[in-house]
Amino acid sequence: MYRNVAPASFRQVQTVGLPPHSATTSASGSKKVVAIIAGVLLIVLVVVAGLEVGNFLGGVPGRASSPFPLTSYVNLTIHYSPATGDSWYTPGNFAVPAMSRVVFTITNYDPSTNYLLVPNDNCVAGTVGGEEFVQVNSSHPPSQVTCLATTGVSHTFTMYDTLYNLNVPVPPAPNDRTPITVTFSATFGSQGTYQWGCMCRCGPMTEPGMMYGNVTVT
Ligand SMILES: [Cu+2]
Repeated sequence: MYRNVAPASFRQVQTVGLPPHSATTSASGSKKVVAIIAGVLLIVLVVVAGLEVGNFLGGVPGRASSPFPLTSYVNLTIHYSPATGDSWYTPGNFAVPAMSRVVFTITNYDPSTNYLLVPNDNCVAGTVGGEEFVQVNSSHPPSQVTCLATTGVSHTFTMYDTLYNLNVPVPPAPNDRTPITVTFSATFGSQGTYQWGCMCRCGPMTEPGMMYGNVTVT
């Protein structure tokens, strides 16, 4: 899911060529050409060396051997109002560390199921192990789940992006006072802001931060 894309400045360095020059037979002309070539090579060398130092300093000190050296935790809650039937995630916008494995727990208080807008989004995609763990209450062990019934989805936590393809279906709560929890892990690579959304027809779909929001990888 994480792609190591060279920064634009590095790609520009790679396209630096020799300066255009006309052929010359004079000794001074040849010396000029050699001097120009040497100068360009020196500039390229200095820029590349600078980028390498920058990459080294920007990395995670002492942890270069593992691609996802950090583990962090994000707890999301899906609230439910019996009065209005509205449901919404909190927090809607949140941050995770770059180059990390993130353990998510989604606690859902919504006892209703909702119509899936995207076929197959009843199945888990893009998590570590391709699975999620569903637990109704703490006295029962969590169940390992790869798909819910298409009619058994309350909400989803979904990121479809050029870098991320993550889908986690969330089943309904037993009732509006007894939540159900879904736990899964996902890995995050490069810094950036990515959007998540729920792929059900549910709740206040047009309100930012309720059924969609931003994941900022910092
Ligand atoms: Cu939803």
